[in-house]
Amino acid sequence: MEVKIRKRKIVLVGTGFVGMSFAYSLLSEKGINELVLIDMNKDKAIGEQMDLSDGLPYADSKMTIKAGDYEECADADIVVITAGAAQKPGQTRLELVGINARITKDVATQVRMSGFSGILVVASNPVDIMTYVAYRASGLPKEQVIGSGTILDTARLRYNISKRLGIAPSNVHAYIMGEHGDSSFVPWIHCYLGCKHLLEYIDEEDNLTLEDLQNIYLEVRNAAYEIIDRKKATYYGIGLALKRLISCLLNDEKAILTVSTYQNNEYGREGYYIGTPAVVGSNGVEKIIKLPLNEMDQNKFNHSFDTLKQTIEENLQ
Ligand code: 6V0
Repeated sequence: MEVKIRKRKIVLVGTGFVGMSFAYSLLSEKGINELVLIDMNKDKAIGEQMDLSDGLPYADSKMTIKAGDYEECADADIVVITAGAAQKPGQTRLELVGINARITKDVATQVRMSGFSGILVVASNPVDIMTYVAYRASGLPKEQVIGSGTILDTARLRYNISKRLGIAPSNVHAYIMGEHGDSSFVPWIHCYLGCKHLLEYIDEEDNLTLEDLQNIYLEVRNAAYEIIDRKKATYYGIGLALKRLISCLLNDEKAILTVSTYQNNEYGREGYYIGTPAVVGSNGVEKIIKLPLNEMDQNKFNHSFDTLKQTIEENLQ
């Protein structure tokens, strides 16, 4: 089905740290006409709308910002869900599954009842599972329901490699795949610096070892725990990552992002969502990029997918 971007209108459900960091970042994005804020705490949504609107005279964006209710979704192009409980220090994302599944199901059901037919983006954790829950409750085609997946993890990876090698992050083509969580992995054989293979580069330059790469991955995997230990939550990184995703959708960019996509055997598993590279345009997930994985990476993918599937089967069915 073709999705037409009509009103350039976005609805955000969940005006907490993540939602409002994303909303704030939209002030520097041109080409959005309307942003509607919804939260079960209506006063919070109104307060955020008032505060954010105060910045508009100094912002690039000329959008209207409103606090509203689910009927606003009817003619929206994109609905973003950031409602839900966040990780506490030491807690894994998967441990949020019960409480956030109830919230996500409730939100996606209300979005469906509004008659919404655009793109539904999910960022609440555990994001791959919440995307599946939203897909089931929303009644939308699977390509129109997208999880933020490993876009934040991929940004962290590219940034860390960039810092170590002194090469711009935009030239670091490295991706984190799998669960946005502890079973994610990096298919290192598919990482490039510009057009130079990363593994060849570090071999020739002798400035980084395979063990260093593994340590960079571990830093990325543990980043959320480290940040939450210190400041209780993470939100700026995901706020900007969501802005990047929304920009691809609104502008039909067809960029490759590691979003959470519904699997139909592209990587040998099916029926649930997980982070993979995919082409993102105004129709949502327009194509899943299939990478030939070596045996080790395929095993990691299978483990990650099976972890998500088992968590769903044990907790939600
Ligand atoms: P927060 O600051 O507690 O905000 C959550 C908001 O959701 C609050 O304003 C609540 O009132 C609202 N809310 C709760 N239930 C409902 C409901 N039924 N309907 C409407 N609104 C509701 O949390 P924060 O913003 O820090 O985190 C939100 C979610 O994002 C959590 O699940 C995090 O784990 C997740 N994150 C996802 C990331 C990603 O990469 N995808 C990164 C960081 C956090």
